[in-house]
Amino acid sequence: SVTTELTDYMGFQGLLTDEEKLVRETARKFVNDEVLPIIEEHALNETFPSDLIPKMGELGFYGPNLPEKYGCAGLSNVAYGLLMYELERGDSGLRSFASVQGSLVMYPIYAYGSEAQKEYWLPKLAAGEKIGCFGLTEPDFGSNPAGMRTNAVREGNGKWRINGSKMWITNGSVADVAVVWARTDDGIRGFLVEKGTPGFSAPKMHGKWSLRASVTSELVFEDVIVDEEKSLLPNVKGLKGPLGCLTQARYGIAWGALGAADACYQAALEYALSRIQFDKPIASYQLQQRKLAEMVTEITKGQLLVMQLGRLKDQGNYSPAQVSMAKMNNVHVAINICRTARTIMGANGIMSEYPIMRHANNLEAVYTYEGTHDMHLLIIGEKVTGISAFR
Ligand code: TGC
Ligand code: FAD
Repeated sequence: SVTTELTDYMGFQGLLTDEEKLVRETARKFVNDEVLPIIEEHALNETFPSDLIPKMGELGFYGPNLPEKYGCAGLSNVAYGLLMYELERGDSGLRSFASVQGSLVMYPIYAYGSEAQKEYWLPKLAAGEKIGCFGLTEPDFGSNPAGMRTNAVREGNGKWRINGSKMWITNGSVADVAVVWARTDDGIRGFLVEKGTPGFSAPKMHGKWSLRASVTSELVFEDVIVDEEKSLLPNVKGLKGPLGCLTQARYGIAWGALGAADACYQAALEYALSRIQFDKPIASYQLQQRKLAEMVTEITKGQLLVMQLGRLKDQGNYSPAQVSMAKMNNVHVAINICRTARTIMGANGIMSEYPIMRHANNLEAVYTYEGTHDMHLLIIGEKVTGISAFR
């Protein structure tokens, strides 16, 4: 049934270590017990289930692939991926929360921060005591972050002044700290800006038909003064800073999207076996079997793709363009699987009793954020031809 086991047609779980299996089972139980009973209501009401934030921290769901030294779990990248799969089987909003916290906030602090910044922030973020967000996109610069206008100017006395605005920022208005990317005389730099800093506000955006159980906000900076030692991430300059974080998050999304697809596939399979039309279950008709066969095939191919990518990542032997292929492919197949599941379930497929429309709508945002499908095609195109077609 939908909640007992994940789809595993090709036995990919035979490739997992015992620790990875345990992580997945823990996450699956958490989603079954704590997420599935409440998530539809949150999506309908456009609220995030904030009670789950500390629980996910206790379970080690934030930045699990970062070292134990900073309060993280020190797990493999495959374990991290499996966690994202199970969380997104619950809801893409929940996976987004964990992606942002782990890959877009903890990772840059870990990879680019000072030792003091790491020691201060990472254990609190890992425990879910503090929440973070990641501000790269601006109203006029989405796919092309290199054009950003948000700027930071060095003042005297070890201070910086930040001006500008960010848009579409997950967790923005609930975050205790924002990782903000700004143009400086020295190229693009990253800053940690704490909630409550004068001149910094984070108004919530309303009216989404996608990722309704996830907070999305603007970030506004009006002469925000920050302290260099506490705020500036000292160890990276240039666009490779934020893009390096995106590689981490895109990797998790490639796994996560399959979780949403799996939930819809299993719901459609169950439905097809029990729904009788013309005196027989609709699963007995070839047209519906073709849909189910294609769905399970795409899930299986996607699993094998991320499994190989995860092992390469664990060996430190992978490229951003490989991550692009996995993100692009798996989100694309997931959105198609959710839409096909909807057709199998007829009118019931549009109702909130079933997770189908919630997942399908969520995946519209997932298809666009962290690099649109088109951007990933162009990244792969550049990789194979050696010619950049972005500009
Ligand atoms: P380009 O000249 O190609 O690169 C600039 C520098 O960055 C390096 N680099 C990367 N490094 C690490 N990881 C990657 N994925 C990297 N891609 C490029 C590159 O080697 C270079 O380094 P260096 O040392 O030579 O300076 O830059 P470009 O301006 O041509 O842009 C390339 C392009 C279009 C691929 C990039 O801008 C892009 O990926 N655009 C898409 C933007 C995007 O994905 N935004 C996502 C915002 S965050 C978000 O959506 C969060 S959703 C959260 C949730 O709720 O889950
Ligand atoms: P645009 O860049 O304007 O693209 C519009 C269309 O043009 C797309 O189809 C695109 O593929 C196409 N296009 C653009 N350039 C080219 C080209 N060169 N060649 C061919 N086609 C092209 N950002 C953050 O920084 N932090 C977050 O936490 C965050 N969370 C988000 C949460 C949600 C719910 C959403 C929807 C977005 C979030 N984003 C976040 C922003 C997201 O990363 C951007 O929406 C995304 O990068 C695309 O930018 P855009 O929407 O401005 O589209």
